[in-house]
Amino acid sequence: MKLVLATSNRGKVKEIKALCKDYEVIPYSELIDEFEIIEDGNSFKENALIKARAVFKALNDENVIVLADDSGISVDILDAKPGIYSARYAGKDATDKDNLYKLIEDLKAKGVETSPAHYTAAIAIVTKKGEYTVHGWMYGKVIAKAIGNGGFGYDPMFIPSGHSKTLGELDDEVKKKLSHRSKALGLAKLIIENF
Ligand code: ITT
Repeated sequence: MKLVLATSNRGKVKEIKALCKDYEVIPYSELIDEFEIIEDGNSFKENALIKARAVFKALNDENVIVLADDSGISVDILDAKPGIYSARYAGKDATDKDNLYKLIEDLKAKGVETSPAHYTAAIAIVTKKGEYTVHGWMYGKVIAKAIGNGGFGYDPMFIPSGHSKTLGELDDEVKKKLSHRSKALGLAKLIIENF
């Protein structure tokens, strides 16, 4: 079955492909030109739906299943920031590295080396049959330095509960088992397999 991903994030595409081996997973940019989607929702769920609906409409093909992922990291000592603003934490055109180092600086500014934190992923599925949303979470802590090159985004500063190394250092297989995205996708698959 063909799943079209409403994302421009290559880290997400790589992970979703690895977690959905039974499906043909295609980023929407392989079907139509990429376009800007204004994510002005107030929650991960709303933003995931905004992205999935926009791509479903633009594809204009009733037979596709469109899946969008809206995700981010929430840090306890920063009152759950950056949360839904994770992708633009260091500014509108910020890169993953800019955002990572801003979060490190913010921890240092609070005078801490570590804080409990968690990732959230909301996945929206839009098809001609209707709209669905599911969530997944991964708990752990962030540290005020970046270690390792694995994963993407904030992974070099995130240590999952039960581990002593960052997702930047741990094998991809560890994140595949534990992540917010893999948990949400597990639920999404239960919906998709009924189509
Ligand atoms: P799309 O909207 O095109 O999917 P995006 O990168 O803008 O791409 P989001 O709005 O969902 O996606 O923002 C998610 C940000 O949260 C992302 O840029 C990362 O910085 C961070 N993030 C989410 N999941 C992550 C993960 O598994 N590992 C590391 N960082 C993650």
